[in-house]
Amino acid sequence: MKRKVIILMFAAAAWQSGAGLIWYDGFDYSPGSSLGGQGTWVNSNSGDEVTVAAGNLSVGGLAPATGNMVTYGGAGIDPYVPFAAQSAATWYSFVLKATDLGSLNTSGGYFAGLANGGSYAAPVWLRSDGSGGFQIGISKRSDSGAVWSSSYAVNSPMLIVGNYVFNPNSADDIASLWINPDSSTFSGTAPLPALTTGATGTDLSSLNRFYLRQDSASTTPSVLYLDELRIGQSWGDVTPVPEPSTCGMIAGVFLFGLVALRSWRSRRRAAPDAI
Ligand SMILES: [Ca+2]
Ligand SMILES: [Ca+2]
Ligand SMILES: [Ca+2]
Repeated sequence: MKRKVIILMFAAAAWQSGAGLIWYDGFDYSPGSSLGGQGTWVNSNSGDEVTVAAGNLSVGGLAPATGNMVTYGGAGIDPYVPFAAQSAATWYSFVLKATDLGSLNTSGGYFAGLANGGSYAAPVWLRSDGSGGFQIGISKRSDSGAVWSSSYAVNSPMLIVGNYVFNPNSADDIASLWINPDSSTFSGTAPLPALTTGATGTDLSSLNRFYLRQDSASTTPSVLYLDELRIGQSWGDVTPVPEPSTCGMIAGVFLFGLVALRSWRSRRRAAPDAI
């Protein structure tokens, strides 16, 4: 019986950890410090740093945020985090809050995305809608035309989920984006994406980086906050739900033990005494 309880507890732990999660960063670094050089983050290009800001960006229904967050905008350094090369569908999610668009134009630019080396895949775009709000876009590659969402207002945290799907022929890979997906789908099955594109751009053979990108004052908002970055192999990996509370788990294990004990006692009472 003891062995069964231990196996059940290990199974629960494996399920909670998200078997295909490649990378999680809650940005648990000192506020005010540069992201480049923290953990495995590497800086590329030049200019000002992406910096750590105090506090978190949270989304209802998603696993609780941890650590701090990062802030960046305009021109500057593009830090990336490397990961083991993936040649199957690769997913990412993060929480985004744009607080100041600055002189962002209506063409915009991409501010985050997967990559193979320095070659972007499924980059996320942001452009001014010309009326004080902004639109989010996605393209297959950085030189592919982006497809765009409707307008959003500044100062609202939004959950962004994206993926890059490899297909067997040339020019058939696809990038998709979800914006504020329904929390009832978290850890489950992906709903239909808000945006999908695969029309143009050369396919890649694998992916091994995720970038945060600061392009220029006219193509990147002047103040973005980004938090709770996840890279994984499925929708469920990048949309985890809160784990059961420690109290709940202890209560569950205690109840399971109590039932097992009662069942063992009743079996013992029913069995004839050995002579
Ligand atoms: Ca965080
Ligand atoms: Ca900057
Ligand atoms: Ca392909």
